[in-house]
Amino acid sequence: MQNNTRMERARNARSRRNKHAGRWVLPALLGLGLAGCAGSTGQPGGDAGYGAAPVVITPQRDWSDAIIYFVILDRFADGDSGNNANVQRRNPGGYHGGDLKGLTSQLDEIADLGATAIWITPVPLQVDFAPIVPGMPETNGQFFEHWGFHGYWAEDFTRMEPHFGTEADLAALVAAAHQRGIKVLLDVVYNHAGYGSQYETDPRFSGWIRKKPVDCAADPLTCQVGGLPDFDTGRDDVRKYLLDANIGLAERTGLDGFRLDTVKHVEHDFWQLHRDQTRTRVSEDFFLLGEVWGGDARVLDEWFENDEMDSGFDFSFSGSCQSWVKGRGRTIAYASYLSKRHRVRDGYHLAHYLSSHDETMALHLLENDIDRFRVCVALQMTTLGIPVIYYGEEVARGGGAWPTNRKDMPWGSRNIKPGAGVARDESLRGYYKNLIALRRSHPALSRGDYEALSTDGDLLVFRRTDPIGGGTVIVAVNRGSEAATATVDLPAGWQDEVVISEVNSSAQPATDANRMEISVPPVQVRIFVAAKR
Ligand SMILES: [Ca+2]
Ligand SMILES: [Ca+2]
Repeated sequence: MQNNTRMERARNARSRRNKHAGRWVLPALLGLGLAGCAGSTGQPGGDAGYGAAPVVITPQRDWSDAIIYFVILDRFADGDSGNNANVQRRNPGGYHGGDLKGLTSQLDEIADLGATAIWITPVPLQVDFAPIVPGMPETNGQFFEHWGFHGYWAEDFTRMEPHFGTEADLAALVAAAHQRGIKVLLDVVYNHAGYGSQYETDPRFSGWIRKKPVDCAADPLTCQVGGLPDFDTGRDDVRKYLLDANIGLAERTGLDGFRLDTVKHVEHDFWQLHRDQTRTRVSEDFFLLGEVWGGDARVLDEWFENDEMDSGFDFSFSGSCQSWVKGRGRTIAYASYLSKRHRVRDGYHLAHYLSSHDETMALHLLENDIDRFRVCVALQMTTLGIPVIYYGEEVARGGGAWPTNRKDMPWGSRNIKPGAGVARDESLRGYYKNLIALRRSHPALSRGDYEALSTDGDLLVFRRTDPIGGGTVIVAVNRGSEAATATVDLPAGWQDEVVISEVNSSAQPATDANRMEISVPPVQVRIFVAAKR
């Protein structure tokens, strides 16, 4: 419940402010391009050009400040029609023609968004085989051929899949990304090969694939994930072969790191060896982001404590946000959840996404409620960890459960295959851009500590403060169907500064000497910073 005395005080302060406008609050923007930004309700964002000051967008200093854009190569952009053998654009499980050259030619799309790194799906030669997959509601019950367009079904780890391009194409992508200050992570698989690959049939690899059927619930290390043939990664010859193949590719192409597939299905001592080799053969800074299914700050520590990787996916973030924003659970519980994410081991990072290629699209799970989706985007961009944007999510790409969670990148009116003509939500993209710019200009959002300031009802207000630079950002999120208000103490140092609303900036907060009154319309977000008078 609100503290009426405080509210009165704030209202009085607002009234005083109106009489002495320059002294209390300037309706100013920091020049982050928020002018013309449509808020959730479609209204323009604010009072452009008033008191604008230059803003420094910091480059990614270390991976604490990274923002990753995840691309399924085959579904992003086709830059070479010469490698489009067996392309079936209407088959949800077919190759659609996207490739390394296509991604390289559209890097400005990602640079413009503000991402500091991209993660691309695996590139080794895929098995020339497509299981027939039973029909699903998402495919209108139609059976379809499921090809290795995603790159996770290797036939040969020492060769490139022609659909994606050549090793020179990969090196060119890395060089072009680096020119734009963007790092490149390649997805690599050590656990398994594709169905019926040479590793099962060629006598040179005799004994490399485990033969005994094992249930993953019984033993995740030796089981067949998704029925895929499991490498005996305890063998020295298997280890050397796979490490040479993947790390060798990184050495030759200048990659910045790997996204590691199916981490919990390979032995810890393999990952320790892997870490040593990436450091000695590629770079001390070679970054490792691991997929430990079900990972969160607690679960991932098993891989962080022996430094097997730098970062892991946080599987808890998206569902937690969706639940809270739909009105499930108390706000104080969600605030506590956000706090617990800060228990991640020092020097290691959670990577938090809203959607992925293995999960149902968040916007679909939110029943296409774009306002609630925007709230989760804002929380993603104001929360500790490495935000991971699943390609096209920033333009409201359609799709629900697998396989439609892997649809083509929407390119709207631009003639870029395979997603030419697919509608884009440019307003949502602008919203992402603004939030990303905000995150990159305020390290408090990427690396700052966290304190919940108000958790009454449907309104969550929290503070992020950069322990080194000292900057503070206040985030206020209202999930409810009514406007909500809270009065909070001004953070240290803000008493002599101007409080500025950075998102949906038409509504400035009322402040007095020590407090600010924050009002947030239904299902919206306000983000406040302070600037020198
Ligand atoms: Ca192609
Ligand atoms: Ca295994």
